[in-house]
Amino acid sequence: MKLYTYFRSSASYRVRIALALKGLAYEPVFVNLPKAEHRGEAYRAVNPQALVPALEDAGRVLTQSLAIIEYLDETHPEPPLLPRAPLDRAYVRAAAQIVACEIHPLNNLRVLQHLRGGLGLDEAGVNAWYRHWIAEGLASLERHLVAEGRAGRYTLGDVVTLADCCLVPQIFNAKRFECDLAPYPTVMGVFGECMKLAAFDLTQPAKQADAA
Ligand SMILES: N[C@@H](CCC(=O)N[C@@H](CS)C(=O)NCC(=O)O)C(=O)O
Repeated sequence: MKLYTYFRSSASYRVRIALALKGLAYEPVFVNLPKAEHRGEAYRAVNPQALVPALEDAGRVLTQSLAIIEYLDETHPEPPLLPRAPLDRAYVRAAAQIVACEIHPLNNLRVLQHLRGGLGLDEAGVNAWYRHWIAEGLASLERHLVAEGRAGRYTLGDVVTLADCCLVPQIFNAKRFECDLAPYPTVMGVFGECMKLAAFDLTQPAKQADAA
């Protein structure tokens, strides 16, 4: 397998965690986002969406981190990243989607670049945008975990799931933008427990070979 990845990309980090949890070896192909390598012709030939991650397996290219992780879960079922019971699966998918569909799309590179270049916001304005949507999104995730009462060491009890693969990279991004994380004790408790596991620790941005 080949993983097209960038060390700071939280969507790539989700997939790196899943691969590590499943003990799957892969060849990393580094795509430098600040240098806009993802928008070049060579990478567009791999992923016409011009986004990382992309995973090459069995002669095909898979895109979209949640689809990739579910594919890995279906092709390499141990350890499972989605629970069996439909209600548990829905809870885990909802937590994953709060991050992947509500928080991340508002704060990814092309959105921040458009705020800066296209709409002329200064750095303070861009940071205010970032922190606003992080605060909204993480508060929503915190309420989800508290209201459901199913979190343990991880999002779902003491079993690592897809939700944790999404939660941890988003916290890394929030820390990078110096967001206040004190209002989300349940989320941060899960983050702390995940980071004790090698699969989360060794795949973190600073530990990747392309880290600047
Ligand atoms: N929904 C996509 C998001 C992919 C995405 O936005 N990746 C970011 C890096 S985390 C990217 O490639 N950004 C490039 C850009 O915004 O131009 C997924 O889950 O894979």
